[in-house]
Amino acid sequence: MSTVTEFPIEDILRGDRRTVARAVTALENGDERIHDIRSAIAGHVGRAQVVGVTGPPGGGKSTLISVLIKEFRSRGLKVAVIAVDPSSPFTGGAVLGDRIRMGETQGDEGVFIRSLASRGHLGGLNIAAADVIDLFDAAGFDVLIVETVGSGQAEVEITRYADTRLVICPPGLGDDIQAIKAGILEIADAFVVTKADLPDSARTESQLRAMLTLRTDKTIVPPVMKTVASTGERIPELVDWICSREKTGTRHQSGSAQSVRKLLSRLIQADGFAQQLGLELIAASQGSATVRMRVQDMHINFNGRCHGGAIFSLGDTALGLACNSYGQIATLVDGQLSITSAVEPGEWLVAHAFEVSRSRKIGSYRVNVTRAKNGGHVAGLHGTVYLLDKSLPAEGT
Ligand SMILES: Nc1nc2c(ncn2[C@@H]2O[C@H](COP(=O)(O)OP(=O)(O)O)[C@@H](O)[C@H]2O)c(=O)[nH]1
Ligand SMILES: [Mg+2]
Repeated sequence: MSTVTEFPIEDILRGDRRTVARAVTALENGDERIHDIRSAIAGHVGRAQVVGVTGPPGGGKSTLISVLIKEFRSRGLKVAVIAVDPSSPFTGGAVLGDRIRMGETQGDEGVFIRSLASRGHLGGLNIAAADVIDLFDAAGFDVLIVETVGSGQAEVEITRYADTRLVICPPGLGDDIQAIKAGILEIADAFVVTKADLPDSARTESQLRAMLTLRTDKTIVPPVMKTVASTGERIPELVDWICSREKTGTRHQSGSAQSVRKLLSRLIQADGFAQQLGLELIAASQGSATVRMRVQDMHINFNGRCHGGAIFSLGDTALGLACNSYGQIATLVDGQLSITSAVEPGEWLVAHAFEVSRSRKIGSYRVNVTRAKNGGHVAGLHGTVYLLDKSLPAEGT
């Protein structure tokens, strides 16, 4: 069956649920058809407002999202939710109350809820998340809400995809509020104290406000909002505020998601070695890249398994794209590979590279190489790169 009949672009653009659902599955599985879907939707993205909701498990994220959905719907906006949280009620392990709440939106064509298995990759966000965001955007959803469980790296990674980042702080964290790491303090566009009906919420709010004085960027002070999901208290105000950010969201401002992908596609196309090995870029954002490879005869060693050098090349290519994604030339000066399991011919491997740190001269990057079919860990690569005082050549030169 051809792509044209499987994922008709008109059906995606009009938000046909079955086509969209099948396309998400194809993207999530790193399916061969990923490139066809991507090229079909490429001209139709960048319109939606992407809201990241992150915070500790049990913090009230899913409940907050349920009431946000209702508020957005009452304003005529179409909402898609992407939950990257193994414990999320959206993933099916719903307790009764959640099921009833979510049930209210069932049958509403303007709401689409989809969970993505987190697949254990360190970045927290599923590697397919960027593509799935684009897909829902092209399918005409106005607001895309991405729920991730707070794990440090997940919050940082969400900055690459979202226009607006909400960090959830339920009351009762007590002194643990100190656990909100400096990095999270910097990336939050707003803090939401959920469960504000609970007695501890005033204390949580004042602790948060005190912590905000520690931010390095003092020009913008993120608002702290207190919400009660059960009564809908402050929900309209929160939605007003999210909508007011339409023009300031980073995804729109820099148009970066698309331009980074374009840049990295060009780099991998121009890389003779990567082409020789059959490497394909499947996702890209500033500081991160995901590349896949199907293990073929040319990758096989004398033991009939995938050659370690092929795995290194796959990981190194992802790393090289991630560190060059800013347009400044970066080159590997030290790389260490550890392999934890053997790979058979015919398997698809996925390498996801992400930034650990980056200063003016030096960058540190990690790569996880996993099996596409089940996310099983295959290898890890850690590399240090040197950043040159030079930009990548412009297109066509
Ligand atoms: N008292 C109170 N409980 C809430 C509120 N919002 C959520 N909860 C409860 O907090 C628990 C965790 O909520 P959930 O949305 O699943 O958290 P998540 O893991 O962050 O997605 C559930 O038992 C909710 O009923 C609220 O506004 N007030
Ligand atoms: Mg949840």
